[in-house]
Amino acid sequence: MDQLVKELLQGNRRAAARLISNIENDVPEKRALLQEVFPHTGNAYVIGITGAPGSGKSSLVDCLLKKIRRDGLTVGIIAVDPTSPFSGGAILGDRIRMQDHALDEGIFIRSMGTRGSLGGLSRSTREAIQVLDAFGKDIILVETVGVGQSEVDIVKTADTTVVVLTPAGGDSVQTLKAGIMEIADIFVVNKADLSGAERTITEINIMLDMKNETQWRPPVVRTISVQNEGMDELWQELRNHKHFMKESEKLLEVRKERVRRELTEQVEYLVKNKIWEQVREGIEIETLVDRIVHRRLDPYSAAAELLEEIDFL
Ligand SMILES: Nc1nc2c(ncn2[C@@H]2O[C@H](COP(=O)(O)OP(=O)(O)OP(=O)(O)O)[C@@H](O)[C@H]2O)c(=O)[nH]1
Ligand SMILES: [Mg+2]
Repeated sequence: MDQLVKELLQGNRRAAARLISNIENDVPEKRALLQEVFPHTGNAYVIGITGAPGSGKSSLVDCLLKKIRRDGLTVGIIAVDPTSPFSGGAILGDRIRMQDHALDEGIFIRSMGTRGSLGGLSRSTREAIQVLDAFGKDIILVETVGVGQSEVDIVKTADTTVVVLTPAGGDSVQTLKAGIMEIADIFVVNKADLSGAERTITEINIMLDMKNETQWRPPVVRTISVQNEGMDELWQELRNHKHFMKESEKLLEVRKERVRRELTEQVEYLVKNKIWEQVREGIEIETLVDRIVHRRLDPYSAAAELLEEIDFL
């Protein structure tokens, strides 16, 4: 077994950090490393926390973190920012947080940005989750800024998803992207000290009434994370949802769906790599590009020709 993986399984933090860096940088031995990590995964419960920039996700995670630790569980935190080119804990706020918790062996915090993650941020996030799972963390909190499709993809890797809204900031419930509403298992209305909180809660409830979900109606929790308020209720609802997921076998369903997606992705990745390897070996791509750009060839025929050449079609 790779030394790094061995150290990870022994609980070495530096090994965990280095493994995640290797994943982000798409090192050639990445697949082999993940293969060794995989048998040791499947024990962590993954909670996704998403919301608009500045809605209070980090403050919320910090409060929640303390509650979870008090219950004796260990926590891994992955702060994903699709808008940031920084990774590896370079996001300033997160670095300060890391110092706060540096002495607690039960906590591991990691930031991930777009830099380095050649295979896509949602993919490297998923792989980082596997590392922290094998590392032995009981709960993994994945914090993502809600800005686009990327965070919806990232959230798909969570067992429970929390959507954080605020009374202020114009993210009134009607203006929210449908995708975000669909993925919420729990709604948090944070900054409930600001005016308009009650209205936001009412709006969410009206929307939930219209959906008329029978199996699990997402609860709406009000929090003031700067005053550590509402955390008992949030942690309780998280445990309720986890219980629901396990009892109803939804957890298995969700995890199967995830594995299906990963398997498809992996197959496509391997096929793509293999094709391009052969293409690069045997074909002058630049010649084709020249011909296309001068309108002597169209890209559709060129692609077909290319695949015929390597006996793929
Ligand atoms: N009034 C009030 N302010 C809050 C509350 N929670 C967080 N804030 C403030 O909101 C600001 C943003 O908080 P963060 O926790 O950094 O928010 P975030 O969602 O992690 O932000 P990004 O990671 O930049 O998207 C900070 O200045 C917090 O102090 C709250 O409950 N009430
Ligand atoms: Mg944050």
